[in-house]
Amino acid sequence: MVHVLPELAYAYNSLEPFIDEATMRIHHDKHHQAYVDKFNAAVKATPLEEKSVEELLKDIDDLPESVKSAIKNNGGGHYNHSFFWPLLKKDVPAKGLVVDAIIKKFGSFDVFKKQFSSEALTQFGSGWAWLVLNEKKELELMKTANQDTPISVGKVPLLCIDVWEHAYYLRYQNKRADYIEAFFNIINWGKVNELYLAVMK
Ligand code: MN3
Repeated sequence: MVHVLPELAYAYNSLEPFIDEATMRIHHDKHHQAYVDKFNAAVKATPLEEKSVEELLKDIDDLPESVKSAIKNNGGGHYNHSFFWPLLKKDVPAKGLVVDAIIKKFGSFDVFKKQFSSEALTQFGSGWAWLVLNEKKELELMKTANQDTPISVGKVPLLCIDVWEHAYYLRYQNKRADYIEAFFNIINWGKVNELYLAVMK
């Protein structure tokens, strides 16, 4: 199969002022496209060509050494960004069964926000912070370096923030904490809830 860049389901400027239009254009059209292109190049004319990106990343350790890092980085980049875009929407209230579960797990929404933000802030260099369900279907926070992804270690992602500088540098420069604070205004809790319910039903 040929892997393709998914279209955004919203306008590039619809996350303003929290994420600016220029960042969204470059991030989606250039960075994500580059992951897609390099991922396609890595699997082209190999038996791995027929597999989905999820299948490849879930079994990352079984892949031949010759393509493992290319798939981890570029397949991971494609998967993580494809997962990230639909999580973004302005003015969605933090509610639903997943938010109830978050409050139960972390004690309050504010404690969750603090801990998730801390994961995002302390990821050294490029990477992501995540809210996931673990093997016991319990909520858990984690961070991953580069384009590593929770599905490679058996977790089900529900929410993530991209903390590569390309995700925020135009508007926030070196102030990653301000970007993380702004991110809480553009979480599509409806989507997070849908992902949660798909596992918990
Ligand atoms: Mn990115």
